[in-house]
Amino acid sequence: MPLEVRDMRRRIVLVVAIAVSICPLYGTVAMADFSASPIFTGLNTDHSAPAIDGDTVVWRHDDGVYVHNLETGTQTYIAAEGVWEHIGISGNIVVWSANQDIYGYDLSTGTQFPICTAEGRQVEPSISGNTVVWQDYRNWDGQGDWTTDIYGYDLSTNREFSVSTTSARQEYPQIDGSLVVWQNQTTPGDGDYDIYGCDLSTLTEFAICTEDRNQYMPSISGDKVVWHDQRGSGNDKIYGFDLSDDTEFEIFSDAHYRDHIYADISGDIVVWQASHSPGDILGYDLFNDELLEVCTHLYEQRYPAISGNTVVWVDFRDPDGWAIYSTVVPLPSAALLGVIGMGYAGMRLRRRTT
Ligand SMILES: [Ca+2]
Ligand SMILES: [Ca+2]
Ligand SMILES: [Ca+2]
Repeated sequence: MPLEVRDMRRRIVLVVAIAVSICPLYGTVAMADFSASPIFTGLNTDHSAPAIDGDTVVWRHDDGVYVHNLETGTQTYIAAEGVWEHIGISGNIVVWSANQDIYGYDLSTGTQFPICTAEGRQVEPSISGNTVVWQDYRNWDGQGDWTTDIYGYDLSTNREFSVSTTSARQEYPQIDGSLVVWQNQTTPGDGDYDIYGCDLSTLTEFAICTEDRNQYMPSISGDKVVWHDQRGSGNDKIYGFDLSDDTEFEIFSDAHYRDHIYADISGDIVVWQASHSPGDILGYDLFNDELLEVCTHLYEQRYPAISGNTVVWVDFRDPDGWAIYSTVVPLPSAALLGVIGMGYAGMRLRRRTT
């Protein structure tokens, strides 16, 4: 057992002991299990970034999409020739890009269907409920600096619509409810990405962050948006924005790691890839203002995704190649975590400085 794992287990035992000792004050507690377990091994590429919604995890492998149910352990393989790397999942609907078009698959009926087969490339789909959005090159004439737009599709009405078709370069849309966010380069080719959003209920587009240098690959959950940000030094840091009160906040910028990238958020829990040699998966509980060392295993971890308090990622610890791993991070009651969190965060921060 690596020292780091033994250290983590000792800390978990200590936290459990603290929790048990004060449980009578606060009722039943569900403690964290930071022991990661593989759900698929033998990936032939690290570019199989998983996505998760509830108990359903999806990722690309060869010419197809794997669907894994964490509750039942069942695994389904959907053939999808030419599938591209980012897969979306919401409820029973899986979406992906293949051969420059967007496709969907209904897990409840086992049926595959086209969502957009327009001219040009359609890539990077994201889905929430009945609404699918993606990055679309249909309006680029192939001349000069390339540009893209964001389009969407309502599965309940079978209607396609445009989300943002300005002359800007709009990429990597993510949707939650009626809110869509993306990385936006106002003047294509000028090297300065920002974060923009659109409320589909009013079709109102708005800027979320237009700081210097690049802001990349936002994710949204409810009113909170997170992204990785190169302002200032140029190293990537994790930032967030609360749409309910228009406040921006820095989440993490620890220089121990070279970059903090690929942020995802569910509720108040943010996860991201912390890159050095090799990289780890870190997280942050925004409610309790607490850092979560989601996975700091010796080997490389990449591309985390979160739903509720379940985190999945791509991991290189296994001898037969890249694998998909999952774990569960703490999501106890706010009152209890407030008490535990002070001691727990203190232990972690002390460890980091030694
Ligand atoms: Ca197409
Ligand atoms: Ca555009
Ligand atoms: Ca910028």
